[in-house]
Amino acid sequence: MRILLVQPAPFEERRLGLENTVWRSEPVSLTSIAAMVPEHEVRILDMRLEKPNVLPEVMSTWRPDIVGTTAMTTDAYQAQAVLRLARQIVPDALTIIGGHHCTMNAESYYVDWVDGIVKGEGELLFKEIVDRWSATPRAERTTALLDGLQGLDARLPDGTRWRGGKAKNAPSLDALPAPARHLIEQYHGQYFFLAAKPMASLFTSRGCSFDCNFCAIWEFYDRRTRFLSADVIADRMAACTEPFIFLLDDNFMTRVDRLERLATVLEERKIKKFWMTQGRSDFIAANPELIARLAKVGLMGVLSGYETNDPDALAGLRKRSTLDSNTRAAKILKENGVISTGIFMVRPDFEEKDFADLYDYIEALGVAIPLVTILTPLPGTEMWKKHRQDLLTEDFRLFDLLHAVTPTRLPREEFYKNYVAWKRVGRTSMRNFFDRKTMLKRWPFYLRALPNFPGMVVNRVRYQRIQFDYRSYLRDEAGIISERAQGGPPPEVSLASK
Ligand code: B12
Ligand code: SF4
Repeated sequence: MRILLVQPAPFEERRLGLENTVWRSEPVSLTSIAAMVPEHEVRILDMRLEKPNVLPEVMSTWRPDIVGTTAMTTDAYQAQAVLRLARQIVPDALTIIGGHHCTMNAESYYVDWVDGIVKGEGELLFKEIVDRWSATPRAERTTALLDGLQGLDARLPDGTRWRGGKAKNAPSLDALPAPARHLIEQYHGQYFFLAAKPMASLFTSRGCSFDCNFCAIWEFYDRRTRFLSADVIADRMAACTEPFIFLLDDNFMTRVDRLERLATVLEERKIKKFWMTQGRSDFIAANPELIARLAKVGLMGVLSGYETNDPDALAGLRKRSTLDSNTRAAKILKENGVISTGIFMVRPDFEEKDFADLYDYIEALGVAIPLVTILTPLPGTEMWKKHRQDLLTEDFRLFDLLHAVTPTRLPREEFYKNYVAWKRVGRTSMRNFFDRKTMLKRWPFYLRALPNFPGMVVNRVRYQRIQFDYRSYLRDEAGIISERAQGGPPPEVSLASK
C-alpha cells in the first residue's frame, strides 16, 4: 500500500516565523509514524523544502492509498489545504491528520475532506489505521473501517462521527522503532538551528511534569513523562551523520540520574556530537556540575522559557520557577560556553514602561540569544479556556506568538512599535555573550559551524527587516483582526511556500 505523509509549508515567503531563520526541524512526527509501517511504501514530502507543484504531481502520479498530514496551530489551514487537494486528486484515498492542533481542537477539521483526526500520540494508532485500511481491497474501503478506534475522531459514511477520545500512549518509548529518517534523506543538510547545519532532530523523552497554564504539553501527554534509555539515545545519536543534533524534548532536563547516565554512555562510546535541547532555568540553576559535565559531552545550546522580569507574572503563568533561577541559569550556561536561547513574553496589557523594564531585564540577564514573544492563549491550554471569549480572532495564522490575538492596552500601532524595540536587546545580548573567552572554550563548535555564518547572517539581516518593522505585524493582521473577530469562514490559503 502507498502512504503519502506531508509536512505543510508556511503561508508566505519570509513570513514572520521561526522556521525561516532560527530553527527548521525535521518532520519527526511523520518519520516517527512512518517507522511503524515498514511493510508499506511510504513517502514523506516536506513542503517547506519543495516547490508547490510537487504535491499535486506526486498525488496524481503516485496515487497514494492514504494521505496524512500534521499541524501545530500555525499550520492549521495549510494542513487542511493538503487534505483538500488529496480529496480532489485521489478521491478514494483515506485522509488523516495528527499533531498538536487537531488534538486540542479537533473541530477545526470537521470538514468533508478530512476522514480521520488523530488525537494524541500517533504511532500505535497509525499502525492500527493502516492495518485496517490495507486489509481491505481498495474498491471496498470506506471510513466505516475507522469506527471504534481509540484516539480517532472519524467521519463515518452515514454522516455521523465516531469520537474515540485520546490515543493510547506507547507504554515505553524504547519499544517504538527509531524514526524512519531515511525517508527524508532527500532533504539532508536543509535542517538547522541558526548556524548549526546540517542538523538532525531526535527526541529523548515525551511529556512534562510541570503544568504551566500557557502550554498544553502536559495535557497532550496526560501529565506523564516517558524517557528513552541512555543506550537507545546514544545509538540514535551515533546513527546520525550530521555533526549537530537538536534534542526536541520540551523539557529535556528533568532527572539528574538519567542525564548522568547519558553523559557516561556518550563518554564511554566516544560519541562526539554538538547537541542542543530545551530545559528549565531552575534545573540548570540547581545542577551546575551536571551542566558542566553535559557540556563536555557536547551540550552546546539550551532553549529555556525565562518568560518575564515580574515574579508575580511568573507565578501567574504557573511556571514554578524564579527570577533568581533565571539569573543563575544564564550565568552557568555562559560559564560552560553553552549558548542560551531565552524565550520571553510581553503581555497584551503592557504599557511603555513594562516593555522597557522587560528589555532592561533581558539585557542584564546575559542570555546569548533572546527571543521575545507575545503571550498567546494557544488551543488546549488553560489560558485558552479562560480567555477564549476575549480573543479578537480565531484565525490560527496569527497564533505564532508574534501577534497579539487579545486586546492590547496600548493602541495596536504603539503596542507593536514597543514590541519591535526588543531589537536592541538582541544585539547587546549577543555582543555580551559571544566574547572571545566564551567562544574559545568551545572552539571546535565554532570552527565546524563557521562555513554557515555568512549564509546565516545574510538570511537574518533580510528577515530582520521584516521582523523589526512594526508595520509587518499590522499588515499581517489587517482584515483578520477586524473581520474574523466577527466570525466567518476560515480563510482560503494557497499551498505556495516560495
Ligand atoms: C520542532 C518544533 C518546532 C519547529 C517546527 C516543527 C516541525 N513540525 O517541523 C519550529 C521551530 C519551526 C517550531 C515553531 C513553533 N512552535 Co513548535 N515545536 C517543536 C517541538 C519542540 C518538536 C516537534 C516535534 O517534532 N515533536 C516530536 C513528534 C514525534 O511529536 P508530535 O509532533 O507531537 O507528533 C506525534 C503526534 O502529535 C502524532 N502526530 C503528529 N502528526 C501526525 C500526523 C499523522 C498523520 C498521525 C497519524 C499522527 C501524527 O503522532 C506523532 C508521534 O507520536 C514541539 C514540542 C513537541 N513536544 O512536540 C513544539 C510545538 C509543536 N511548537 C509549538 C509552538 C507554540 C510553536 C510556535 C507557535 C511558537 C514557538 N515560539 O515555538 C512556533 C510557530 C512557528 C511559526 N510558523 O510561526 C507548540 C504547539 C502548540 C500548538 N497548539 O500547536 C509545541 C507543542 C510546543 C509546546 N510546548 O507547546 N516548532
Ligand atoms: S512550558 Fe515547559 S515547563 Fe511548562 S508545562 Fe510546557 S514544557 Fe513543561
